[in-house]
Amino acid sequence: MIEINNSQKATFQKRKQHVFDEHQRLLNEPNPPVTDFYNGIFHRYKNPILTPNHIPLDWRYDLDYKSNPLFMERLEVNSVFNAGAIEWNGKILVIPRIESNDVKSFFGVAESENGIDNFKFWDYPIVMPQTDDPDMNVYDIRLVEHEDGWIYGIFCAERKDLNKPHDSSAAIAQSGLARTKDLINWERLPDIMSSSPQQRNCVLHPEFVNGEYAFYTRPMDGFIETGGGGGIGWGTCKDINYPKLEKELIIDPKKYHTVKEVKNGLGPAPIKTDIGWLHMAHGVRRTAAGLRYVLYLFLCDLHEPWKVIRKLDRHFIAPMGIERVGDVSNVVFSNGWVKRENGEVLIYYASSDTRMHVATTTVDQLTDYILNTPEDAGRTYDCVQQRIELIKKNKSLKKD
Ligand code: M1P
Repeated sequence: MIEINNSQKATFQKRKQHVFDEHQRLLNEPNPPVTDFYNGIFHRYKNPILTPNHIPLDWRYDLDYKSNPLFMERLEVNSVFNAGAIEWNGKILVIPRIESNDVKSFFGVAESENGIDNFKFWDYPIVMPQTDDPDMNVYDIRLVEHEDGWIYGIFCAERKDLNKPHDSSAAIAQSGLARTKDLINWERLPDIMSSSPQQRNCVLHPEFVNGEYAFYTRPMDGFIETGGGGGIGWGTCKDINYPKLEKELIIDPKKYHTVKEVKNGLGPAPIKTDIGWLHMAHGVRRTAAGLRYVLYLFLCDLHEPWKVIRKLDRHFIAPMGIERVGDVSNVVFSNGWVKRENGEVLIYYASSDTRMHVATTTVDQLTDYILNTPEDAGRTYDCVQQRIELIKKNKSLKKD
């Protein structure tokens, strides 16, 4: 323990007060919609809903002046992103990936009355139990209220690839599975088993399908590269305590010269609407500046949810302004959205693997968007024809 005098103690108190005041100010800050963006499809908001600065101070600072006389942040947080989301007892809860400066990620629950601002974390981070093969890292949780009565968390569980002992960055991603009734106490189930060497972005379908649990998957050969795999898949299992997917059917393949030409992956669990199961996914394209991640929507059949009945193959949300910049720039990623009783939809998306945002829309807007927005025409020539048709229609309207 370090000996400190009264003047040092006063300095400690002053610094601590300043940090606490700033933190309180941030947590209470309102988050109005922006006025310089309009597309009729969704609203964007001025501030990120979560950043490292939102993390509770007692998760980061040693508040004891005897052991931390200079009031240093001891366990810093680097980024807060890729949050699962759920409406819970009338409040909106998000569970982001909280990445520490030591690059280990963990989960914590943040709660807001309106889902747009004033998110505050619960007292402690989530303690996610381990399987017999402990994870090195966990991230990107999807929260699914299944009709069996449990809330499931499906997340990436990453471990060292022991078959490549000389490559210190070689990793294997599999999908971890856990369930809870209160979002505090989690029961870990075995990881999802499939024939794919790598499995990230798995999502549980919220209803039984022909009496079985159904998962959306994303098989890949490599940790980053899809290899011969890729696409959003579908597989089922009878017993959630032994989640082995015998078959994987690719329902939304990656495709040349689209927003998902390199890879794609499902976002949150789909929203049930009158016209089908509405999905949000991320699509990845290679550019000279690296990979670009955008979000897109597609629709699946209500009764046969593995059948895609409408897809646009165009981006729905792409990074804008400051969202373009971060630890992994030019990325938007979403694994959480909430449909409220009144038809409002809160979309939680992260920008550039750094911070969390919200966008708001309604089921009616999303339904109109998915049904009436033209599909990608396929080739540049046909896309121009598509646009000319729209222009001609609009010019004829002007004559009326
Ligand atoms: O860095 C962008 C994203 O990369 C991964 O997603 P995917 O498996 O689809 O490539 C994940 O690590 C994700 O967390 C990250 O946001």
